[in-house]
Amino acid sequence: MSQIILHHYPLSPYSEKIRLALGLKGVNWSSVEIPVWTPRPKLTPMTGGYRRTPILQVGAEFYCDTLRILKAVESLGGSGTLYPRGQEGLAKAFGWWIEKGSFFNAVCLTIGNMPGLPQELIDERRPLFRVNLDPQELRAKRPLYLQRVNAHLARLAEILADGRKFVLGNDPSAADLSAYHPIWFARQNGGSEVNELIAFADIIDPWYKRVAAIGHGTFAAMTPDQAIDAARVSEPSEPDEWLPEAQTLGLKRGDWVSVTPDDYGNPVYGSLLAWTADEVVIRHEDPSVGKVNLRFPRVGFDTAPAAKAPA
Ligand SMILES: N[C@@H](CCC(=O)N[C@@H](CS)C(=O)NCC(=O)O)C(=O)O
Repeated sequence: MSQIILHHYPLSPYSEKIRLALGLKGVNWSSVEIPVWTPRPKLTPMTGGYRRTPILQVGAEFYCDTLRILKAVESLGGSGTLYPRGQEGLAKAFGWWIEKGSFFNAVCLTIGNMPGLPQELIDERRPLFRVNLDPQELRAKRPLYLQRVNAHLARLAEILADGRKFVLGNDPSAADLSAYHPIWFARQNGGSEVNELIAFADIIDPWYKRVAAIGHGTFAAMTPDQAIDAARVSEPSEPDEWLPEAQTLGLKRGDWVSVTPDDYGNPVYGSLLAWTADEVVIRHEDPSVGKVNLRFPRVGFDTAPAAKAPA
């Protein structure tokens, strides 16, 4: 079995979601810490320029976006479950809502209280998020971000108010991890001022502590070069699952396509290998690693035929 490698950085909320998922599933993993802002010269060539964080690598398979990463982690570990039986759809729908509602608003609320954020980071994120993350500017918009965060937390509190241990019942699931990481970012970085503004602490606190206690499991540091070697010595799989729906959309196996996040982020190009109800897989090739597979969730990504750049 190839090593399970997470490319991430400590400050990243979506990475915290996956670190906890690896802990919940009891997976032994390798940790490659990537720069907080681009350039990421070791990672980017392997992943065809996919630039969001985190990315999970298993040999020559690269799982992009936490929706796809969670599915991979679920199949890798032996303990617990991210998708309790009969509640898979609910866990996914809950996660989609709470991340859309709270992630970006919690980040902006918190950064408003993070003076000294490096200017390089602010400048680099501006075209990606189309927002100026300058702390002074965000601090002035605190009422906007605070009301949005608290409006969504009210619903989380409504769910937890009956004293249940986790969002879907007695056991933690992907739903808890999605709800947790935006609050985690605010609590870790916003200081007491932001923390006191976040509502429903009495209901959310006991649940938050239970999720934090899941921990990150067992992991060891790995260098970017070791991760490159792991991809280079591995052969990518040859997935060929194919739904007829793809033809209706004008896509054939082997087509050169772009896969682009529908919210923020750049397109990634490759040749289309598999098209299923919940995954799109493209083949990417780079001199550093040879052939690799890039695996994306269908939800949140748009696939389209693309013209191949002249060699
Ligand atoms: N929908 C994506 C969102 C990932 C995301 O926005 N990650 C943030 C970090 S928490 C990011 O990519 N920021 C820019 C970067 O790291 O380059 C997912 O679930 O993976």
